[in-house]
Amino acid sequence: MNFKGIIIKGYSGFYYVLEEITKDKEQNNGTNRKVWECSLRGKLRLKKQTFLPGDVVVCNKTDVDKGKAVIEEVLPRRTELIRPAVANVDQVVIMLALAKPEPDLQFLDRVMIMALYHGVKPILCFNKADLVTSERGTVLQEIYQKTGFSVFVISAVKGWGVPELKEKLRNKISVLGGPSGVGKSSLMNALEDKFSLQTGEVSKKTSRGRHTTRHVELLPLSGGGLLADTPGFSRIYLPQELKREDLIKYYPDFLPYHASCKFNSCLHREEPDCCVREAVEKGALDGGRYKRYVEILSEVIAQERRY
Ligand SMILES: Nc1nc2c(ncn2[C@@H]2O[C@H](COP(=O)(O)OP(=O)(O)OP(=O)(O)O)[C@@H](O)[C@H]2O)c(=O)[nH]1
Ligand SMILES: [Mg+2]
Ligand SMILES: [Zn+2]
Repeated sequence: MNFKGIIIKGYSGFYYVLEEITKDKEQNNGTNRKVWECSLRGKLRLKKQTFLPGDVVVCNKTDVDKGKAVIEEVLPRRTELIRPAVANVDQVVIMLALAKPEPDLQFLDRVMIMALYHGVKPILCFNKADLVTSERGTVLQEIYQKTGFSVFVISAVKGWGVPELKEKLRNKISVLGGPSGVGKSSLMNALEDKFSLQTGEVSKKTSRGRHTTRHVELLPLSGGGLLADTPGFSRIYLPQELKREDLIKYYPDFLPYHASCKFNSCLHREEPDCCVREAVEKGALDGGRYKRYVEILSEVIAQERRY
C-alpha cells in the first residue's frame, strides 16, 4: 500500500517517514500519526540522489505490524538549506536572547539575509523576556516588525508567548536557529513536553538524546507542523554570489525608501538624495540597523573583489 510522507530524519541507512495526515485523520489532532522506518528501493540507491529531512516521499508499506516501508519516489524540493541540511523548509525561526547572552543583531541581520536568499521566510524570536524590562523587547520588536516578518518576544522557561509562536509553526516545516545558549532547546521543550511520535520502536529511538543528536531531526508538533532544533552557531557567511546592489533586496524595511532614492543604483552611503538615509535621520528607520547594513555592505564589496 502506497502512502505519501515526509522524511523526519535519516539514521544509519534508514529514513524515518511521517505519514502525511489526510483530511479524515486530521480530527485526531496529530495524535494518530505514524512514523515508518524506511529503506530505499534499489533503483533509488543507484541514482546520485540525496535524501534529507523535509523531503516529501512516496513509500510502500512492506511490514505494517513492524512499521516498515520502502521509499519509492522523492518529489522535487521547493527549498534546500545546507546548514542545517533540511529540504522544503518554509521558515526559519531565528532566536536571540534579550540577555544572557546579549542579542547579537548583526548576527540576526545576517541570518535574515541568508534565509531570504534561500527563499525561506524568517520568523524572529527574542527569548528570555523574563530577564529584562518589557521595554527591551518592545524596542527590538518595533525595529524588526518593519521588515514585515513576525517578531515574537517570549520566555521559554515561563512559557510566555509560546502558544502564539506555536500557532505560527502550524502545518509548516520550520528550523530553529541561533547562537548557543539563547534557549532553542528550551523552546523545543516548552512547545511540547512529549513529542507526538508514534509509540514503539521508532519513538523509543528518537526520544533518546533528542536534543543532543548530531543528526537533524524534524519533530512533529501537536496540532501540525514540523520543527528542527539545531546546535548553536555564531558565524554566518554571506552568500558568495551576493552583489552590492542586490543587498538591499534582503532589507524589506528599506525597500520602500530605496525606491525613491535619486539613483537606482543607490547603495545608501554617500549618494545624494538618498531616501534610506533620510528615513534614518527622521527616525523612520532604525540607525543601528542602518549602521549594520553599511558594515555588511562593506563586507559584500570586499568579497566581490575576492571572487
Ligand atoms: N531566564 C531564562 N533562561 C532561559 C530561557 N530559555 C532558556 N534559558 C536558559 O538558557 C540556557 C541555555 O538554554 P538552551 O535551551 O540550552 O540554549 P540553546 O539555544 O539550545 O543552546 P545550544 O544548544 O548550545 O545552541 C539554559 O540554562 C536555559 O535554562 C528563558 O526564557 N529565560
Ligand atoms: Mg540546544
Ligand atoms: Zn539611497
